[in-house]
Amino acid sequence: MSKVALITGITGQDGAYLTEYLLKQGYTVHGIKRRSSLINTERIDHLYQDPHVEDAGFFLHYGDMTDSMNITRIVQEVQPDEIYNLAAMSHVKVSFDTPEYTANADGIGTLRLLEAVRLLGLANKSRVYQASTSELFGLVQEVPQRETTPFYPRSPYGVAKMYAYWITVNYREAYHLHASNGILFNHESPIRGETFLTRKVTRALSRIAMGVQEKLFVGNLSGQRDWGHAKDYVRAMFLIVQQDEPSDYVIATGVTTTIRDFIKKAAAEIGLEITFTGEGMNEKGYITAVDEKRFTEMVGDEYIEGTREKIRKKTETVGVDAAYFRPTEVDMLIGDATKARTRLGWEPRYDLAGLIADMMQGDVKQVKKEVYLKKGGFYTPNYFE
Ligand code: NAP
Ligand code: F7E
Repeated sequence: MSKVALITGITGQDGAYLTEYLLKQGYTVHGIKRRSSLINTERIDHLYQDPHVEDAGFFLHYGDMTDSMNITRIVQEVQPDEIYNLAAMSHVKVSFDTPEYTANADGIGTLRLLEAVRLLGLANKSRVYQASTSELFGLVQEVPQRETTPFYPRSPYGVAKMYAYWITVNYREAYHLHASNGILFNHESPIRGETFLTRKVTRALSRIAMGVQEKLFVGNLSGQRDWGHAKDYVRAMFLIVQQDEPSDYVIATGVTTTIRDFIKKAAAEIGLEITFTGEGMNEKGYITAVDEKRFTEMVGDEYIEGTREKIRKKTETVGVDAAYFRPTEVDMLIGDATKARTRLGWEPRYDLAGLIADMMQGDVKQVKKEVYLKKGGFYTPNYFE
């Protein structure tokens, strides 16, 4: 009999990679998806099987973390060996606009799931993984951040996730659930949501290179993040759940980079040099040189002339917009994953350069498709934030 996993947030970045990973390990995977007015399963469609097919190993259930009865019924039906609670309103900036909803889905949603396991008598059967976050460290009290670093969240998202963290610990101690927190630092990929910083940058640079976008607007350029690859991080989730004893683990690369440097590195990946001048709201980024060989290889020679013109005309390519600043910011994150490395044997396989290469390749390909459709006279959405 294969093991059965239940994944909340299966339509998200991590849900998609984890599903792929668990299916490869021979698991039967059940996922909770939300009803939406447009189909929202793009990230997992390649894995989905017709449920009528014999031996289908992947099933989706409609649900929502704000609906206790729904969560309880699904847990009862699925009788999971492992539950990965990845569902969340996960955008830090948006959590300032929707603080109550964020607390409900991200904080109380976790309680609903744990309580379902307890009430259904599954405390000895269903292991629980909680998607905790480096946002718990917020205004950092120690550098680098590790499992023992005190929390100081700086957003409604961080505060909601702090409740989720502690309720997971409490259910572990009170009811002996095998429940663990993965305190994951930022992790990205070609399927990262388009409004998170890294994807916004790799997508915009690809569009700028091919002449379908003029400029990239961002907020705080000086923030620093410890960015890893989501593929490495879902492997850590799995390892955490396989341990004999439940525990909490920091998952991070141990390298931190400013947003400004991330933009420069992503541009360099397609042969563009971006130089920043000015300060604060007046800081601007310009394309100052092009490595034509690299650009041609990565993007195509038909776009070289447009790039030369941007350099000649000193076209502003990156600008700062106050709309992207947060009321309270997390300035610097860098994680110490020694516990995960020693106890789980976990090591990231991607470094920042590998992550950027993967993301730029993905977005250049997407934008080529966009340009092709445009040339064919078809409508293509802009998806501006
Ligand atoms: P994501 O791409 O934003 O995916 C979030 C998932 O949660 C989506 O499937 C979303 O459904 C679902 N969801 C949102 N609200 C829900 C609700 N009320 N009920 C049911 N499902 C709901 O996030 P991610 O990057 O994969 O992250 C996965 C988890 O790890 C999240 O809990 C996030 O907070 C946490 N985390 C992420 C990072 C990171 O850097 N990626 C780091 C630390 C922790 P729709 O597709 O319908 O929107
Ligand atoms: O911002 C700055 C922004 O939105 C990164 C989530 O997965 O990781 C993520 O949260 C940094 C911040 O991620 C823009 O101010 C500048 O300093 O990509 P982000 P996040 O806020 O770190 C944690 C670990 C999670 O748990 C969350 O779920 O970039 N920044 N300009 C910008 N950020 C965005 N989104 N857009 C900008 O234009």
